[in-house]
Amino acid sequence: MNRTSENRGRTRGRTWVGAVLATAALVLPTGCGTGGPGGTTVDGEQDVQITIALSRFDPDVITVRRGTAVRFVVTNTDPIEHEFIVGDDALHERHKKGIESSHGDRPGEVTIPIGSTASTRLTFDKAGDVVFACHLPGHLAYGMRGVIRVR
Ligand SMILES: [Cu+2]
Repeated sequence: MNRTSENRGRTRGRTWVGAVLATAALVLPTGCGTGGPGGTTVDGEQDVQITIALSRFDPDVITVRRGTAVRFVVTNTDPIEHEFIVGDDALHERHKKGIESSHGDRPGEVTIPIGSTASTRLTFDKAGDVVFACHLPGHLAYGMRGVIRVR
């Protein structure tokens, strides 16, 4: 994966993480992603809009054709910061350690500040499933993940 990466604005909101996760847990006591299998299908070069609300990605299942250049445009409607990290298992393992406070320089790794939109462009050259997730403390465990099905 390669291409360009964009990220607008960088702020911190980690003190709100617990509060919003607690609120979200009350509103959404069980997993109920709205994407569902094959929620969004992409064919050709285009944007994919993803909304983050209550610490969930919507859609959380996105199907793309192999070789398609995709620009993910991620809007964070929460009062806390989130991340959109796309990649293989090794990349996710690295991010679980939380060694970086914000992202934006590498494709597929962006921080989305409170109430803002950030984008990142990727081309998927191999068929298979690619996971995306937010690795801020507690977010992945809460269910803040999704999958890109490359066909
Ligand atoms: Cu998050």
